[in-house]
Amino acid sequence: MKKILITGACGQLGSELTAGLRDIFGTENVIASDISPKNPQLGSGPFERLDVMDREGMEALVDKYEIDTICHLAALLSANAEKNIELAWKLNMDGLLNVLNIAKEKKLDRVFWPSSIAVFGPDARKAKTPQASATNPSTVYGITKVAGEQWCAYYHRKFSVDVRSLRYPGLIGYKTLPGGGTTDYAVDIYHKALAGEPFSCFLEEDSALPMMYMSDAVKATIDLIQASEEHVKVRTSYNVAAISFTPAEIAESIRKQIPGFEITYEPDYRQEIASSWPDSIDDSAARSDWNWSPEYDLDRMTTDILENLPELLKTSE
Ligand code: AKB
Repeated sequence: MKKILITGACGQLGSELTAGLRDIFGTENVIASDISPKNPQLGSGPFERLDVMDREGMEALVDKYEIDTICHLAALLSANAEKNIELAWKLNMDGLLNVLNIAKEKKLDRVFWPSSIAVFGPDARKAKTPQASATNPSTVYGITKVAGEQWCAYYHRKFSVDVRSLRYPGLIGYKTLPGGGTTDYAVDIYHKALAGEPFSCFLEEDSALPMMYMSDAVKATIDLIQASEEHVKVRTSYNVAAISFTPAEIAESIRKQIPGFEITYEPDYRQEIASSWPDSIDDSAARSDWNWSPEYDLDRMTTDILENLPELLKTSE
């Protein structure tokens, strides 16, 4: 891995993964790209506008920068995908197939692609959902992730494309706002708490979901990308887990530091999505194959966000 292209780099994970990879591989060797204009979190490194459905445009960037690794993050998330199912299928599938075909034809070193806990549906075990559970999702986002995992395994098996993937839980970071996911409430809640305002949650108070702090997500991604090939045994996508909590529990964690914080519950269409997903995930395959282990629990994450977010909000005013 010498030159890395990141698609969807302006997103919540993209911004922080770009920074994490630039620390290791050097700023000039990590090319951030997005369909949106550059976001300030990306700093001064190389940035290109790219629509991942434009295969020629993607190929031109791979040639221009002599890319050998693609981290393909651009996608529509669960809640937005339910509002536009055809776009979700097109963007999530065509983008991935463009990346896999370019990797195959140009013999790239490696591809990383994010899957999600959304591959699981109501028939999967709720608690500590195993790696090999049935993947029968009830959302269009989940359907794109199951199909994507199968494409990744196929391109690895048939064409030796070294594609690696994680089934992310809800990702919680404070540097960039998420967009269009069902787990986004767990980011918005900290902004309201710091503004001294009550938070109206779109999920029920006892709706538990698997979650992960962003620095653990960046660590998991970089660990998997750098793992030696013989340690990567799952070629669909690895379950990864860190924390699991309900809206009531995250509110309680915030109250330890902001005692008057108030939360109310007004579940909307996203509750149905959340109810179809696991409460928690078993990630023993990732732990044993490439030594995955998270660092942040709920209270440590809350402390870190409440300490650092105010400074970031001040500088972006
Ligand atoms: C979403 O809520 O859509 C994502 C996910 C769990 O993949 N955060």
